[in-house]
Amino acid sequence: MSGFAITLDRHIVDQERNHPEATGAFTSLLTDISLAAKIISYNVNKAGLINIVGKAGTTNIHGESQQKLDLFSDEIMIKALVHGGNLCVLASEENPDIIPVPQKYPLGKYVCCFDPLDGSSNIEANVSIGTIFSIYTRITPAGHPGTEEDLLQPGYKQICAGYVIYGSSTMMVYTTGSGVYGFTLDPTFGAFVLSHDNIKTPKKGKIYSVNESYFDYWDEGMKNYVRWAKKAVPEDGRPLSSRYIGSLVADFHRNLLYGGIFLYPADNKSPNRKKGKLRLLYEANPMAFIVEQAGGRASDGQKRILDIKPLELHQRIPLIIGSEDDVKIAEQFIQGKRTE
Ligand code: P6P
Repeated sequence: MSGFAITLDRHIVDQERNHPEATGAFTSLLTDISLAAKIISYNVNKAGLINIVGKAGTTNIHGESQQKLDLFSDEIMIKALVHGGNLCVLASEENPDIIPVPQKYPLGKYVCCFDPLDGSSNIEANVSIGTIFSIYTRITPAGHPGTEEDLLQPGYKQICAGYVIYGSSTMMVYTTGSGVYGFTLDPTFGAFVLSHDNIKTPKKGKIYSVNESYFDYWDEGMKNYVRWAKKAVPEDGRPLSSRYIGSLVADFHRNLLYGGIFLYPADNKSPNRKKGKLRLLYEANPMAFIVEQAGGRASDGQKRILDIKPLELHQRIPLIIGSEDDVKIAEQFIQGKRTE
């Protein structure tokens, strides 16, 4: 060990050197996100000790009751990001419309979509939760506020994606298209330190992660996949394990490191779930960019997630994501090419 830790700030500067056209604005933006993450982490970890847990008494556009920490984290992300002059527009799971940069701040060339605190219904059970973010370069003319058009870009145009997991430790995992890197927050000096260099997810895993309570509402292909997964005995003779935390960042992070597949398919339990539950802009797209950079695969069962052109801000999308071979098997069942 050289004794000198590689911090996130230093790593971002190194990454920026790979992009000669970068102007330092990208470094500044990611630094702002890491500051927001530290503040959210501090409050999530204190949640049980201060009056910041529990329901806020409001609901978001998806009809989901908002937790106090949802609204707090949303406010922290917006405040941390709008002042720096790096963004021209934002979008958040907790806000029905696009979020403009206040006129008192300069406009920048990037846009950011984020889920400020995913899995927040798990907070009071002390289950790991997370922040997810996705960054693009604007496509509308500079010098004017960004628009929804800047946000509704296909996922393959992302220049950066990442998540922060607030668990046994706080970790930020991100990619700028040159591999996936994990940084663990060292509370002694409040810096994210490189702990997982160039993460590669196993080509196949032993874990399938899905909420089987929706089984009766799935299409037959998805049902056939889970019937197979329960009985599958891969070459090494060890059957698959079912693991489901109910927090996307936690389920995704475990599978990224250990290998495995996470599925949130469409179901016909209610009209608004015909495209599943998870959102394309700030859940599926960032996770898909990360998993592909780590050697994995992400689709909606039919198409590559990153190739899907978003049509609306809070568009839902079925998500099949994880180890490449595992996702390919699930796609064969979902597409009816395989029944056992
Ligand atoms: P279900 C959390 O509410 C979330 O958005 C994701 O973090 C998680 O993967 C999913 O919903 C869990 O949904 O229907 O299984 O409770």
